[in-house]
Amino acid sequence: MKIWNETMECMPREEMQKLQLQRLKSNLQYVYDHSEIYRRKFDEINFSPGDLNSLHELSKLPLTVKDDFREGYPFGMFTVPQDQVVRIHASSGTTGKLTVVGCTKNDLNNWTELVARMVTMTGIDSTDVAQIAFGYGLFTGAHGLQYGLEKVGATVIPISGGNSEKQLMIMKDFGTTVLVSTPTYALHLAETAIQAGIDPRTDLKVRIGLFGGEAFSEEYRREIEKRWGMLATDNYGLSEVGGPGFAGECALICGQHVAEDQFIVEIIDPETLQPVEPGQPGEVVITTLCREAVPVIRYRTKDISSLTYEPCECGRTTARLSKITGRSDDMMVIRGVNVFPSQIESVLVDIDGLAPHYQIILYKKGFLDDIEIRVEISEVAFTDKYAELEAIEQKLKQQLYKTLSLNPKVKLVEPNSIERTAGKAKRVIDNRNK
Ligand code: DLL
Repeated sequence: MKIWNETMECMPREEMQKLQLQRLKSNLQYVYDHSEIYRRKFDEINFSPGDLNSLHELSKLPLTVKDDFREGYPFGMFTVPQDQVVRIHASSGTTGKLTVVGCTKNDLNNWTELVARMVTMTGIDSTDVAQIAFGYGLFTGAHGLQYGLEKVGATVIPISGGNSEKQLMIMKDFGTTVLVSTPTYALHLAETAIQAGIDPRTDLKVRIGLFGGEAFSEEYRREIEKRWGMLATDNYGLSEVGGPGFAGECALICGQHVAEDQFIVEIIDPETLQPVEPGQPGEVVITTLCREAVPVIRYRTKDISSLTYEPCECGRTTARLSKITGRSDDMMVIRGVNVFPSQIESVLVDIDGLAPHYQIILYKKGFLDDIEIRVEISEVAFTDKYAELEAIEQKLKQQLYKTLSLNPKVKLVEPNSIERTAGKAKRVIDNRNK
């Protein structure tokens, strides 16, 4: 099986650790010199970058969180002037503000290299035709995968998300062999195909799926593989560390190889914030080693996983992350879009006529995740005039779309009809597995 970059992917551990330490030291100095936020964080604990002598000492440094991006919105986390930034991407923040990241030319080259390694791991090469059904836009998924796939010489079809009938037509007519999408969309597409009389296993040529952007279980993977007759691979990343390319599964499907020459990954206990033993579950914390535009030190992803350092039978020696099993905060991922309850709340409180009592219900529509928002009308606005209620509902829908880039179902309910609790309000009701 081909390995894209043997030097980096199969490096003996001690050498890798040496490389990481050297890159970490220069990166710490770099952020200290170029980022007000990090200078402040380091000064607060009297840490000077020259003080670090071993990789273990990294765990003494302060964590970076999504709110650091929010406080510095839009470009506070950037460490280069705008004329060196060649690309901007973004993902949801915890409230109305986006989490903004960017790339220099070197960042784009490194990113492309990482994704080239990742797609090669699954068995993809220049003979493949890859259909990218991630939405193009500020999301890192579509662009990241496109550049890496092109680097290995695959033919890319940048169709973007949605329009399943067209996806299937193109898949059939252009001979697509690789599907790039969220796992839920893959299953939805298989279902649409079957309804249209197309059997994906025999009538289409798709042999590998590159799935990411959201979590999916092993059962879900088997379901996708059964319906498509393909190898369904998982890859994980997040905008704050550059998007996809951080970690991905090889064709042996035994954990996601982390690109350790460019990132240091730690697993910590989300309560005590202390490192856990290899193999134990905890929160993934990532330090970038090569990113120029937006480097991050100890970024708390809030994603839960575990790490093994055993070399893989594929020949790669890089650490492997298990599938992401959940989150340590309340972020929901709906069709690949990150949604925080706080974003929804910030929309509701700004609309006259609505009370700040709401519930978010997650459910399945076929294989796709969907979201319904039930919100109380305020006592003052409560009326039996249909037109007035309709106007409030329309406004709510528009504002939600603007904030979330999703069209949730909206239901206005009577004052006091949503249960009040003495303790923490149960805002999110997840019916997806029912
Ligand atoms: O989802 C980057 C990406 C795109 C990765 C395409 C892989 C493929 P964000 O929009 O910033 O970036 O969302 C990041 O999505 O913290 C996880 O909670 C979740 N997530 C992404 N990939 C996976 C995965 C991209 N394979 C957030 N398994 C992360 C589980 C995932 N969760």
